[in-house]
Amino acid sequence: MSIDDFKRAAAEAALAHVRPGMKLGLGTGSTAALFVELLGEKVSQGLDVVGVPTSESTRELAERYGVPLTTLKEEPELDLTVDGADEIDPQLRLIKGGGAALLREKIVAFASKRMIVIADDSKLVETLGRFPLPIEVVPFGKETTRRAVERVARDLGLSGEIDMRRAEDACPIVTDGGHYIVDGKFGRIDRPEELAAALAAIPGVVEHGLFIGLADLALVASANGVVTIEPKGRSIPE
Ligand code: ABF
Repeated sequence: MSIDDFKRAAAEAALAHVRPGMKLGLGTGSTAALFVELLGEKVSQGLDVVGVPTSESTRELAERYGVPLTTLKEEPELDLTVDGADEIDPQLRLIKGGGAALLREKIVAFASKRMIVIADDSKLVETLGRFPLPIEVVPFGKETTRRAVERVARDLGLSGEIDMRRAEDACPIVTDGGHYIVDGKFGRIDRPEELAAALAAIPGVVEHGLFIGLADLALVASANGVVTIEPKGRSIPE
């Protein structure tokens, strides 16, 4: 079995948590895309749900697969968000934003009663930080903001490069919200709550990719099947 098979298995397991009439947050990334595809099949068989996409790419996918869409303006509160992650620790603290959609992903997850993370087991870590932490910044004063990120990280004992994320043409990549992304290559983040609070206090930081206290469970697939992980690290075979 390949990683893609694991992603599909996790996405399939998430479908079991979807009930008729639900208002869903639709995540971004390759694993979330498989969930949208599978959800589209269920919709074509009569499942009545509506989704809020967390990115323009997910909006396009949902339209392609026939998943009815709405907006947070129409539906400010959602029942369930299903999304991927770049890293998942045993307390279900996450790093997200590798796909540059972290701002809408966090807004949608926060608007949802529940959030389920779907992933293959390569995303599980004991301590967050192997994956560079994406931080969304406004273009105005971007270098000042990048330096401020460096300073607050250093104050917390974190070092490592903080780089502007660039496209192949060397221009900064631009998010759906019109912002830039800097990636903090901090290595081990022992106190993610403190880093999250310090980053949130920097003017110019729109949002960061630490998702803390948002995920209710993770469905993690490997060659051994899909395991449900709840925040305290308790694992239950599906
Ligand atoms: C999104 O997609 C992100 O927040 C995360 O960066 C990424 C995970 O992608 P994939 O499922 O392709 O590994 O959920």
